[in-house]
Amino acid sequence: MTNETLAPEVLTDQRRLIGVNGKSRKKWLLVQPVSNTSMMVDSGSVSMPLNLMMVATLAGQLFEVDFIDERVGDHIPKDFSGYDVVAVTSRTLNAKKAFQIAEAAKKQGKIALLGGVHPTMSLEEAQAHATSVVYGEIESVWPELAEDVINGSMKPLYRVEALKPMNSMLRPDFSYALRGRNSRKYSSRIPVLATKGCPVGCNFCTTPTIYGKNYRYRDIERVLDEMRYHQERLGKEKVHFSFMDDNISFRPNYFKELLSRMGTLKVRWNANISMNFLHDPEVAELAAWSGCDLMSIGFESMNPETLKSMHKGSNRLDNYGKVVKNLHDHGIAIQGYFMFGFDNDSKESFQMTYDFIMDNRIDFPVFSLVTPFPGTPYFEEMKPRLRHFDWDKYDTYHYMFKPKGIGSDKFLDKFVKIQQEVYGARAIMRRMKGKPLNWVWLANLKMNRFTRGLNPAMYL
Ligand code: B12
Ligand code: SF4
Repeated sequence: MTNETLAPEVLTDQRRLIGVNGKSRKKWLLVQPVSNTSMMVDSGSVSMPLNLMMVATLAGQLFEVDFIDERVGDHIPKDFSGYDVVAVTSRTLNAKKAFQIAEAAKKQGKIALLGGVHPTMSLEEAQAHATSVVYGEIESVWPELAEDVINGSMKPLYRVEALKPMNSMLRPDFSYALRGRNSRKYSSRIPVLATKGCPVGCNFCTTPTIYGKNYRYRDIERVLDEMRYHQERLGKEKVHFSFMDDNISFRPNYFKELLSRMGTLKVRWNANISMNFLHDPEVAELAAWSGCDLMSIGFESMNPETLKSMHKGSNRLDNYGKVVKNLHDHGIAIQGYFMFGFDNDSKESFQMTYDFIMDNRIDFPVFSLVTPFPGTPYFEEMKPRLRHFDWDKYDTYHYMFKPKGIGSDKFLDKFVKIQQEVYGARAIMRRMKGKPLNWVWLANLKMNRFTRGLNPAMYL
């Protein structure tokens, strides 16, 4: 299967721009910068950057493209003379780095293009460092952006009101990431996308701000085709996929059909998922049958007032235990996300979370500090109380403001303590005993080592 069979209308549009079936002479450098965080965010094996691969796939139809991922050890050149366009992807935690690269490219007379979540949410700031900023996904602005690059007449902002249907997106070309010298450092899980958007509307999340109440999905056959392509490429059936969807289960009927059809492929997969209907044992059964080995669930908090304050309507505390049991009964491991630092947090919040994790034997708990990301309603609300505006600290492991319910010294002590307790040797045994000896076990052992080195000052 080639990309041309996937979206001929997109290719035709693009080729019309340069009038021939060849390529423009302009050359792009695509950059995924590493963040400065000392936490485990950008270390170890990282996933192939689907966002930048999607940019490369489009740009590569018309231009020569080089692809650099600093997280796996690629070096960013100081001299951009071999390029016409330097395009950088950025989240908040690597925004300072992304801005420096764009700034340097601009100074050398190149088209400096910024895209990704942070430039989208912090447009004016990003525009100050770049020639142009792309708001949201590149696919929706592509023909105009490509034409302007070819003509050398860039606009400061590329943004459309109407998003394109996901079926018009090209199948990501993985060769850009895989041909790199350091590509062996990527996780073996293949990133894949079935849906985009999440209308749940949590106030700390960027997705509702960027995509609104919009929820789009690809034809299931296209998702399966992409999976078959990777099975063929790798010469095996049992390929591991990692869904990059914001919330893959938001439309139950779509999700169930996807699972039923994916089951025939014999792949393995994991995804981010909201809890809205995981209390239904049939869904867990279907997910396990279709090859799911891990679900990442944002439990966030055990405090009903906190859940209410973040507008996380999908989380009902009385369902938490049921959801976990259903998944565990079918052999699906749970990466559970827990956030601390909300105004309603108290000493009891830590105890309740600890008890929930231990009683329910959550396989891979992840703890973070609530971080109001720029552009979200939560950021606006918390601005007067924020301790940092240094984006390097927006890695969800920094103490962003003093919660009203608990003083800073006690709060951070407890935040460290809960992590060390949950990842203590005995606690790991209690949570993991009898479970398959796989990478989740390994992650627990790594976390045991990592959490022993934690101290409250690291979060300031
Ligand atoms: C899957 C996911 C993960 C995965 C995989 C991450 C990865 N390596 O790609 C995992 C679980 C590992 C992860 C980790 C983290 N994540 Co995360 N994650 C997501 C999620 C749900 C989807 C990202 C994705 O791949 N989407 C699919 C791709 C195709 O879409 P896209 O990224 O939007 O890319 C399109 C456009 O942005 C644009 N574009 C992107 N780059 C560029 C560049 C140029 C030049 C152009 C023109 C266009 C362009 O075109 C792309 C193609 O359509 C997002 C939510 C979201 N919707 O962004 C959160 C999100 C990105 N994560 C977030 C956070 C906080 C984290 C962590 C810090 C959490 C933690 N404490 O560990 C880490 C940081 C990891 C890192 N180094 O970046 C935040 C970031 C907020 C912010 N303002 O920066 C988000 C936005 C969720 C939220 N809370 O709002 N994450
Ligand atoms: S459920 Fe997840 S993806 Fe959806 S709005 Fe809330 S945090 Fe964002």
